Amino acid sequence: MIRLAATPFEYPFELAHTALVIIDMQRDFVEPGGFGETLGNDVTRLQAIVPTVRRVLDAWRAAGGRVLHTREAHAPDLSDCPPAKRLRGAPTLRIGDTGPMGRILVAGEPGNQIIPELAPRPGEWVIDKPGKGMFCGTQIDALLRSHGISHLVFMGVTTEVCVQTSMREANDRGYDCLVVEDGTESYFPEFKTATLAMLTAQGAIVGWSAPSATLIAALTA
Ligand code: C5J
Repeated sequence: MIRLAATPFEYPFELAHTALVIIDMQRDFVEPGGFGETLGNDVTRLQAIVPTVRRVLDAWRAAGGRVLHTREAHAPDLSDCPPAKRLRGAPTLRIGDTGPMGRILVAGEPGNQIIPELAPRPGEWVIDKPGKGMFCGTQIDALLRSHGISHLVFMGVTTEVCVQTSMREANDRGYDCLVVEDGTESYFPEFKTATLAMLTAQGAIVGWSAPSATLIAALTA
């Protein structure tokens, strides 16, 4: 049992029953020319967390923990992308349209891949999700339960959209969740600050948070 110093109080977890979840660290969000930039965002804010995410991932792998990578991805025929999603956002380049890295947020396109620095290794789970939350339209819940996973440690982007939505969905399904404070980022710094505060308020109403250094120290102790 690892007893992690966290906000708002200690987060105890067993590695064998915990998965590290890395949300949507894809070229579409982190690199210029992808979905994130077409929405008018500065992607350099997201690029800045890549070394931190990699350090935690390396420590988690070395400790022998399970890893789940998600990708926000739609089928090429967009049958899993409701108009309510496709028609909002940038008026010029929408989901399914062809941008500098291929079709925006479409599975298999160059821009839809996880960035090379965080490329999944054989044996790690990689799940495409059509929604912002990772349980919507996926088999993730069944996958985690069949492997005895009860705790989830989150990193990735963006804090207030796919990370927060996934963590809330997980909390409602009974998972104990922690988000790594410097392993997640938003295009809007104030959204990140507010999200971390919301998730951990009221006695960890959605879950816990901790800095990467604390988690890495615990994993390597
Ligand atoms: C967004 C995500 N922001 N991965 N997706 O549209 O957070």
